[in-house]
Amino acid sequence: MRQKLVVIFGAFFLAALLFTGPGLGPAAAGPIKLSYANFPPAPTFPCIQMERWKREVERRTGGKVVVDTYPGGTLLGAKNMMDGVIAGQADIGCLCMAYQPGRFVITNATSLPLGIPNSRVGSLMLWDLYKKYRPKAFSKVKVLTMFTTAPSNIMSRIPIRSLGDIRGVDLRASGGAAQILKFWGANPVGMPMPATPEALQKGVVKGLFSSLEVMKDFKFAELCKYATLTNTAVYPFAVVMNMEKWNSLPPDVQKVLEMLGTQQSAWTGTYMDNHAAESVAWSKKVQGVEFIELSAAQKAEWDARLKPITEKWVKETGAKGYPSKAIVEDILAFGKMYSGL
Ligand code: 3IO
Repeated sequence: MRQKLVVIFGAFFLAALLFTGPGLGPAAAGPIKLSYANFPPAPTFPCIQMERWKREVERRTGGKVVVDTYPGGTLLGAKNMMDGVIAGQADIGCLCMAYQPGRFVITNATSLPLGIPNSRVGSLMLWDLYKKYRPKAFSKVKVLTMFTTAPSNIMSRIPIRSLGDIRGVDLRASGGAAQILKFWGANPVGMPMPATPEALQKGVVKGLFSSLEVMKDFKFAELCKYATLTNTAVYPFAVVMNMEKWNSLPPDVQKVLEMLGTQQSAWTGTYMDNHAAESVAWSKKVQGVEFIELSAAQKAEWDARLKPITEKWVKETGAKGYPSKAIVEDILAFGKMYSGL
């Protein structure tokens, strides 16, 4: 009798321990902490969106989750972001997919010259593309959101007014954007954005090809007194979470993060578009930067040079077994939809 009682009480005690969850034991001691790594400096757009995500998550979980942010490559850098998150060195990481073009084949197709007009359209289009194809490249992580930059333009220390002027000029770009520079006759030099200020300073490159908010955020307008407006190619970004960490989160927290995916993508796109416009105004007014517009005839000529890029990509990526034609068609269709066309 006595033994039976001991067993029954023992069973109750165990059940109480198992089912009361975070109400008991060490978990009750404090909030769930998440570390979030980012590669560029704090004032730049990938970190601005990170701080916004942190605020939203902390507010929407009522303080149940606290996010510790690490901008400026203090926890993980531009090129080890994905592997660092997979290994658990950070719980969350923000990465620019263009820095590993061979690794993120499907999502990097968004940087083909397909006429994406702005960051909001680009971001929502990329997020839809991710959700439709669920690329294997992300199978080891939980993807929290994706977004793109605004279209890229040439910022340079020398004026580039024609295809003649760009010939052989060393310009910094990465991934699909570098390919575009090559087809215009420039000499693309690949490096992540945080390495660019020094390369410009030392004269390793004469300029760069990226979205125009960097003129202000990295103070490139102090050196690059010219910008040639081409509005071509967006850079795609992803925010990923360590899979074990994701699986360890309570369902209500997981739901908050899931609900934020699309909103964060749209928020970042809108922020980027507005901020790029502010940066242009500041570059003109405060830094005296000349913004060079191509004539309609020139623009047609510059665009024509890029025609073979997508054709070549469809052929080569298709040969590797990817549904490359459908991917390009989806990018165009999602782009149209979010442009309201
Ligand atoms: C970028 C990367 C880090 C901080 C600000 C930025 N603005 C545009 C980019 C895109 C990019 O990664 C690049 O290499 O041009």
